[in-house]
Amino acid sequence: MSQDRAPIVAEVDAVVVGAGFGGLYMVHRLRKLGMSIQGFDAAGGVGGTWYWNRYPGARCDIPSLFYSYTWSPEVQQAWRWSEKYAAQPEILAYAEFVAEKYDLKRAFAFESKVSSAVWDEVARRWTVTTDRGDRVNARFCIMATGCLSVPRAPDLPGQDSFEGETFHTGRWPHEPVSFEGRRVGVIGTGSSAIQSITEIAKTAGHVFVFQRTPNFSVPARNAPLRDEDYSAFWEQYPAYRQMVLEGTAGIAGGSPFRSLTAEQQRARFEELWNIGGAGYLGALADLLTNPVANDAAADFVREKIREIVKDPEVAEALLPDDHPIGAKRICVDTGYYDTFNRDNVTLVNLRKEPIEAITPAGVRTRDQEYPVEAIVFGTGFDAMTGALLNLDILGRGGFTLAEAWREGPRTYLGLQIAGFPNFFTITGPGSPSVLSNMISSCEQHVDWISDCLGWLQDNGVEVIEADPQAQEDWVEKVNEAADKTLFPRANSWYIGANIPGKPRVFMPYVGGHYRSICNQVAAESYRGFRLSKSRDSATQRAARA
Ligand code: NA7
Repeated sequence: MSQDRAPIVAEVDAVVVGAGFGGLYMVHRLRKLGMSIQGFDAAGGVGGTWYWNRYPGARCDIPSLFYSYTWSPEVQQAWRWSEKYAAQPEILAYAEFVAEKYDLKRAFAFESKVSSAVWDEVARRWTVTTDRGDRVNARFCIMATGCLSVPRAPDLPGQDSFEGETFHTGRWPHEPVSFEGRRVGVIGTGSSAIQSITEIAKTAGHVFVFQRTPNFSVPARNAPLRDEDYSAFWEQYPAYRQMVLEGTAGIAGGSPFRSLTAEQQRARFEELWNIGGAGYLGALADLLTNPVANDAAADFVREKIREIVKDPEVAEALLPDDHPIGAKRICVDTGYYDTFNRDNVTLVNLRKEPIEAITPAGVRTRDQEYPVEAIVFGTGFDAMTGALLNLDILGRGGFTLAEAWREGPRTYLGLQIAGFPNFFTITGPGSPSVLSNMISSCEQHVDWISDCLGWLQDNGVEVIEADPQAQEDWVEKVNEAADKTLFPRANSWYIGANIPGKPRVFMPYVGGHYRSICNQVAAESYRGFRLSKSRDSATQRAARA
C-alpha cells in the first residue's frame, strides 16, 4: 500500500538516493550547506539494509557501541543500546530516532524507486526519474544505495511450482512470521542463514539446512550492555575516535604468527574465541596475509566445530575447507553449530546430493525429496555494484555505467566514476566499505563529499569529475592491495563470484590509510579530479576584465 508523499521538488541542488545510514547523514550535511534536496528510497521508511533484513535472528556483527553515528553528540548521549550486538528492530529504531531528531524524513519520497539518472551535458545537471513517474533535475546525484541491497534468489527448476510459502532473508515481510511446528527448508549457510537457522529451529517442527559450502562462524557471545560497559566505552572513546580518524579502527591487531610459540598462538585463538565476535580475525597481525597463520586460525575453528557438533558425520560436513578463514565474510552466531545437535534439525549436504528441483511439496535433491511447508532463501545479494547497475545511469555522451563497468567496477577512491560528473557513490566499490565498520565509512564519505561540495561552492566550481588516469591508478592500487592478502583466494561476493557472469574483481579497498588518502586528495585541491568553473563565474570574470 503506497503512502502519501510530500510533493516532489523538481529542481534541486542534490538528489540523494537511499535513506539508510549514508543517505540520512548526507541530507543533514547538505542542509547545512544550504542546499535543496530531493531524496528517494524504494522502501517505505528509513533504515536501508535494516529496513529490509527483518529475518529471525537478524543482528549486527559489529558491537552496537561502535555501530553508531559519531557525528551527533546529542544522539550519542540520548541513545542507549540494550545489547552488545543489537538486533535488527533496535537498529531500525535507532535510524528512525536519528531521522526524527533531525527531521530527515521530510527530504525523502519513500516507496519511490529511482529508475534512471541521466547527465545533461548542456544544462550540466542530472535528470533523475522514478518508478512513480517523478522527474527531478539536480546538480549533484549522490548514491547512498548500500552494498547489500539487491537480494539474489537462485533460479531452481520448479521453483514457481512450490505450494508452500517462500521467503528471502533480505526481503522479509513486515508482518510477524511464525514457523511454529512447521517443516522449513533453509537454502544457504551465509551470515543471514546462519542467524536465522538458529532462531527458526527454536520453534519449527523440523528445519532442513541445505548447505552447498560450509562457512566459518564464530560465537558472538552477545550479552546485555551494562552501565559498566558504557563507562568502559566512554573511557576508551577518545582513543577509538582517534583510530577511526586515522582509519585504523577494526584493523587486525595481535602479533605476527611466527613471533609466537605454538602454545601462545593457541592461547591467542582461545582468548578471542572466548571474547567472541569477528575480532577473531585480529588474533594475529598476519592472519589475512600469511597462509600458514591463516591455516592455524582456521584449524582452531574446525577443531571447535568438531567439539560442539556431536554427530561426527554432520561435524565433518560443516567444516569449511575451500577458503581461508576471513577471506569470505566471517559469520558471527549465537549457538549455530549447537543447533545441529537438535533432533529437529537436519543438515543436507548439497555437495553429496545437489538440489535438482523445487517440487510443489518441497526440495528434491539427487537422493530424495524433503517435504517442507516453507522455504527460506538465505542466498545473498548482488553485492556492491548491484544497486547501481540496476538503474539506467547515463553519464557523459550517453555512456552507461553498465558499459563503463563491463569488466568490473572502476572508481576513483570509491567516491566517483570517470565520465559521470557530479555523481558520487557513498561506500562505493574501491573504498573499504564492507570490510570496515559500514556506519563509520558512511560517515567518512558523507563528510568528504560535503566538504568537497562546500569547497566547490566557495571556489566557483560547477562540475567535478574523476580524471580517467587517476581512476586507473586507484584501480591498480585497489588490486595491488588485494593481491597482498588472502581475500582473492575465496569465491566470495567480495569478488562477485556469487553471481553467474559477474566480472571477478575484488571490490573493497584493503590497503589501509584510506581516510588520510582521501583527506590528502582534498587538501591538494581535489587532486585527480577535473574541475570546471561555473559559467556564471567565468562570465563574471570576463565582464570584470
Ligand atoms: P551470502 O554470504 O552471500 O550467503 C549466501 C548463501 O547462499 C551461501 O551459503 C551460498 O552458498 C548459498 N547459496 C546461494 N545460491 C545457492 C544455491 N543455488 N543453492 C544452494 N545454496 C546457495 O549472503 P548472506 O545474506 O548470508 O550474507 C550477506 C552479508 O549480509 C553478510 O556477509 C553480512 O555482511 C550481511 P555458496 O557459498 O555460494 O556455495
